[in-house]
This record gives sequence, C-alpha cells and structure tokens, in this order.
Amino acid sequence: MAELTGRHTGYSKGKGGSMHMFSEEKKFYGGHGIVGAQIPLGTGLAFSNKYRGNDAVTLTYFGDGAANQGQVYESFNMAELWKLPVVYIIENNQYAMGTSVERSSAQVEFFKRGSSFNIPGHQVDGMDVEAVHAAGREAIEWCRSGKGPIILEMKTYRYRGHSMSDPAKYRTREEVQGVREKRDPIDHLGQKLVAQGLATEDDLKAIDKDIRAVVNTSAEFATESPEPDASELYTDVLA
Ligand SMILES: Cc1ncc(C[n+]2csc(CCOP(=O)(O)OP(=O)(O)O)c2C)c(N)n1
Ligand SMILES: [Mg+2]
Repeated sequence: MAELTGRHTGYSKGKGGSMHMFSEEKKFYGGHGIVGAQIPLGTGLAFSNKYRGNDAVTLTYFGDGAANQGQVYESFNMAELWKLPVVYIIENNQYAMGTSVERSSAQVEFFKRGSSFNIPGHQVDGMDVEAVHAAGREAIEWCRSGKGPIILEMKTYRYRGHSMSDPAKYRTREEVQGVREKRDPIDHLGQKLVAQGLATEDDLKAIDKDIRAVVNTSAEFATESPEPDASELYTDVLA
C-alpha cells in the first residue's frame, strides 16, 4: 500500500503475529503491545499541541479492558488539570481478552469513568456510523474551544476472539451471530443508503470488492516486508 511505505512508517510483529503500525506522516502514533500504553502517550501529544498553541486534537483510543489500567486515571487527572485537547475514545466491545466487561469491571458505564476528574463523557452507539461521526465532531469542537478533555464511550461488539488461539468459551456462537445479523454497522449503513436511493446493491458490492483488495494488499505488504535489522533495536530508544 503506497501510503504506508513512508520513511516514518513501520510495522513490527508482536507476539502471536499481530501487527503494530505507526506513521508520523499520517499522525498515527501506533498500536501498542502493552495494553493502555497509548493513553499517557496520547495525553502527552495533547500536551505538546497545547504547548505549541496549534489547534490539533488528539484522539486516544482504548478498549474496555484497557480502561481498568491505572495509567488511564493519571492521564485523566493531568488532562483535565491542564485542559488538554484530547478525546478519550473507549471502545466498549464487551470483551477484554477472554473476559466479559461484567466479570472484569466494577463500573461498566465507561463514559462515567472521568467523573471524579470533572471530565464529561457521552455514551454513543458505536454500531451507528452517523452517531459516531456526530459525536466525534462535537467532541473535537469541545476540545478546540479550550474546554479540555472529553470521553466518548463507543458501545460496540467484538466479533473476533482475542487471537487465533482463542477458543471463545466465554460466549455462545449464537450471541456473535445475533449481533452480526441484527447490529452490523456496515450492513445497516448499506441498507440505509439503498433505502434512501443514494446507492444500489451493485454499488455496495463494488465498494466491498475495492476494500477487500486494499486489505489484502496491506496484509501482503505486512507479511512480506523484511524483518527490521538487528541494528534497529536501539533506534529511538531514549531511556
Ligand atoms: C499491561 C498488559 N497487561 C496485559 C496484557 C495482555 N492483554 C492483551 S490484550 C488484553 C485485553 C485488552 O482488552 P480490551 O482493551 O477490551 O481490548 P480488546 O480485547 O477488546 O481488543 C490483555 C489483558 C497486555 N498486553 N499488557
Ligand atoms: Mg474490549
């Protein structure tokens, strides 16, 4: 994929073959093997943007499992104290590794997680593309107007297991199938576009085909790229 081959772009293979991406050029600061490590990083980026006085807003994504990490709350405190322009987007997909939110979280309404820091939060239907777009836009405006951080809890669902070796004993096949059939966000948007005469079934099939090609090419690029040289081991390691 041409746009992922820039100088600052890197893929690294994590345990179990998962891929971590990073692109300074695209302002995409990566996925991380350490659950929750991106949260103080996103907060730091927001600090940097505030310090520089630009109007950039940082979007920091993390899961329901990561939301129980201690560093989340250290980040929340500083973000509100310094009114940093950061949107914390909690993707509540109901599962963290092999555990459901009910089994692992004392407070399952994640949009409330910032309340003791005075950070407002909204719950959003993460399976509704238009709702996600509208909430994202409002949250960015909130940050740009200098009001500090905000939390968006995206209620969604994790179709896949944690890894290829996840036997998914913690839920039934019917549960997964039910969500696919009734709540799939791509299907819903497609049906809406067709119903409103904005696209035909054939248009949607063509989009699907194009996207499959992009994903396949990206996966090939990732798996066929050479492993980094051992000399890269200490590149950008500062401490
Ligand atoms: C600090 C740390 N603890 C534990 C793990 C193992 N681990 C990998 S993913 C995961 C669960 C993450 O849950 P969530 O944030 O909900 O992400 P999802 O599984 O939905 O993608 C855990 C505990 C890890 N990678 N890092
Ligand atoms: Mg999760």
